[in-house]
Amino acid sequence: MNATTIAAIATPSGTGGVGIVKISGPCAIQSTGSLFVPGQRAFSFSPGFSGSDFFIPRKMHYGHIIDPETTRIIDEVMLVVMPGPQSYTCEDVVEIQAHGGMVVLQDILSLLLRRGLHLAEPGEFTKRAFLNGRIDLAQAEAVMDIVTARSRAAIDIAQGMASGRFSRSVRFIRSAISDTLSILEAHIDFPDEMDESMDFNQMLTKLRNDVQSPIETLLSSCEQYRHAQEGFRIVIAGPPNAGKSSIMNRLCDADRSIVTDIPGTTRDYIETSLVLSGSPISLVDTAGLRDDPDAIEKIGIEKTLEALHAADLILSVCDATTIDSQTDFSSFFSKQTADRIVVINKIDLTGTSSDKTYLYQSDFQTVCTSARYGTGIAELKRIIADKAQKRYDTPSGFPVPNYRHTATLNEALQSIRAAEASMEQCESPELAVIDLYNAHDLIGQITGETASPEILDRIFESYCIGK
Ligand SMILES: Nc1nc2c(ncn2[C@@H]2O[C@H](COP(=O)(O)OP(=O)(O)OP(=O)(O)O)[C@@H](O)[C@H]2O)c(=O)[nH]1
Ligand SMILES: [Mg+2]
Repeated sequence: MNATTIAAIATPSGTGGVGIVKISGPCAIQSTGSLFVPGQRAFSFSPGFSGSDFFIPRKMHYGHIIDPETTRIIDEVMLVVMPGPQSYTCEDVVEIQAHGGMVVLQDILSLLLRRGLHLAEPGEFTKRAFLNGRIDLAQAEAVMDIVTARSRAAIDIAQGMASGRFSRSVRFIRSAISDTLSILEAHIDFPDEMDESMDFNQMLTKLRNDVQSPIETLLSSCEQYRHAQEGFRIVIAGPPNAGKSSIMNRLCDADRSIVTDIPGTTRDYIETSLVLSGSPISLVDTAGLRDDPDAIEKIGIEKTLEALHAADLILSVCDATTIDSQTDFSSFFSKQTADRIVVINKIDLTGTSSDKTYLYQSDFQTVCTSARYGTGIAELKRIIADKAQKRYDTPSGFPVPNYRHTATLNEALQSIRAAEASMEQCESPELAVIDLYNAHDLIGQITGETASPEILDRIFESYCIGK
């Protein structure tokens, strides 16, 4: 338990209806009590008065925060006291709900700091919850993912982690490694007492079923995390002037990309984020693809090809007025494995019933649009949302590792495979033990049992102050 008491403004800077100052530590209740006058009696404050005598745990108290030195009223507030260990940090916690202006909140914070409290560091409340054993490290990381989530998908993944479901899978893996280690070590320490034919095969099967396979299952869902954080990557590509930027602007309902009638308007790629039916989407508009580009266009096209390479879905936009049966972008798209939708744009100029539009035969789903008038855009959005959802749909609460967990699980998997190889070749069990210990340590870093102070600092310094 930490001996210092920390305080911070927990709500974002700027103005808002309510602003919260949060305090945690052994002096939280006493320090706040010396500034708080319950009820309407703000003017009856006298030196030595302590509002903490009136505190009832986990009940909202109405009153005023007073500067005890000047008896000036700082603000009319609501205040709640949560004595440890039944609190966020497991320590005594007080939350003061004041008006949401920065001056008022800074004044309250200054009064607390003057009473010897420390300004909380980024993520320090959550770090204390972890250090005091209320949550593990993966759950602590989930808190930040909930706070920064940009979509329902990101929240679902973070909730699965915050609930401890992900941690349970990880602990199961770690304890299976422990079991194998204890048998192997017994064999090394007491070779005579062990069954002559210590069955490596049996241990291998256990290692594969209870360690390797669950790690691989967790890793198989790591793309879900990337998708939830960065969005389903859609790249809009096609010949110059086909209306790519116009389609981009229609999809994100904003003038994000410059549109002109001059072919070659978009030279660099332009990225924007949006959420379609709960799925986070990252949308990239690119320079037009053509066979005889000038020097600048050439650089733009190289960037387009780079973006295409990283795409989950390509919107291949063509101009309905110039498309014909010979239209072929395969030279540009041949190396792309991403799913594709062909968008035949400017149908306001040809008419939807024009045979010309349908001359274009494609193996891919085709949508006819007019970016100018908005025709077909709703259908395009629906198809995109459907593809994004299908590709990354995760059952609610399914354990999904974050980037750090994925890197650690990959490392642990390598050690497990090395241990299995040693056991398969019936080499000395000492080698397998070293690899298994390494994997055991790595898996412990995920939930925090073996996380070094450097790992903890790296994780918590990315948090916001007051969380
Ligand atoms: N009639 C009609 N004009 C369109 C439509 N979509 C785009 N345009 C026009 O076509 C021209 C090119 O549109 P952009 O969106 O800039 O095309 P682009 O593919 O991004 O072009 P580059 O960036 O130069 O490769 C502009 O004059 C647009 O107003 C459409 O659906 N119908
Ligand atoms: Mg453009």
